[in-house]
Amino acid sequence: NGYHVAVVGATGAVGQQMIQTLMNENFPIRKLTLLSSARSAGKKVNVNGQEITIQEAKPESFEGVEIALFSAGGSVTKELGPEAVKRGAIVVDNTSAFRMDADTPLVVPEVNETDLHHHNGIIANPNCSTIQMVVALEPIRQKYGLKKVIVSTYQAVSGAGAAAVEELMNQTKSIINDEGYEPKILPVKSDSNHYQIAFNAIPQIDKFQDNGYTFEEMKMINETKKIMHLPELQVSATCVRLPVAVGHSESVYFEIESDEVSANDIKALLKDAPGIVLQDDPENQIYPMPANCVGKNDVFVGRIRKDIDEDRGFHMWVVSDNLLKGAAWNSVQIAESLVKLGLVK
Ligand code: 11C
Repeated sequence: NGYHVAVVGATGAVGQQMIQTLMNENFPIRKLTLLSSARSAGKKVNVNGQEITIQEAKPESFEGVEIALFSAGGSVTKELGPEAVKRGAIVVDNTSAFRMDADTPLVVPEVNETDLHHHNGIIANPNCSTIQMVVALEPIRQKYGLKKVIVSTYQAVSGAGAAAVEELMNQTKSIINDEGYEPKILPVKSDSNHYQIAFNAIPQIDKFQDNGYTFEEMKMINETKKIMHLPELQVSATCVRLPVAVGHSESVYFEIESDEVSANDIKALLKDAPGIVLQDDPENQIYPMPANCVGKNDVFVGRIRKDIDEDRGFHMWVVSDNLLKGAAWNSVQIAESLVKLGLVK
């Protein structure tokens, strides 16, 4: 009973979390195939007491696979995603390869689960910083309408992969011990300059585009409009990397379309909204922080307050585990939705 599931990128930071999340969720699995690049193939992984050998991902690897979770970089999805689909699998892809394609649904189940009905075999999982923001904004859009969003992010280094976390740890130790260090990965490994992340804040995530925004900022802008079906929504983003290992934080300013809404109305709405934990009690210094969110699937929201000048404007603070709701959990949640909606062959 259950499905033949493949995880592509099984040794990566997100791939590892995907395997763990499938187990934690008791996802119905008949067979689990773990795939990676040739470099990592041959490694053995212990999954619920059973040893599974990771194999090199090739087109033939997908024979018989019904659900394939991809998190191995956009070029791998572009090459092998269609091969998996050709062999009858439905692909849930955690890269940006197909996100903005018109016939690829970009899905956060709390927001647009029904978009899953129209696909060509590939479902895209959005960028981590986009996911946690739209989970918090969607109940507000539904009840009060949404006109404008301005977000500033405080993102963890694990968004840039396991090697970036190692760089943060080693650099921090080196600086404390007064030893030399040479940044090699952040902000963007393939870019010309690398900067210190320990005890610092870097206002660059991913490469700069011609318009002066980074690709991460443009992802937040374009993906939000697509997921929420709001092409006219005004969205702007500034994305910043912090010396935090796991857990993205966001300061989100938003303007609604309704009048006479209070901060308490927004709090009451989000308290019972799907996927959200409200942590908002300034008197007792209760608000979300990444250190308290690691390992949890939820999106944590707090610091909800009205703008001083704009009656329809509000501010909130949104935190989530970028490897879980931002990646592995949202992907597994999409797979659960596909099963529930009868969309797996
Ligand atoms: C980061 N948000 O924190 C990025 C990582 O498009 O899925 C996720 C990149 C993506 O660096």
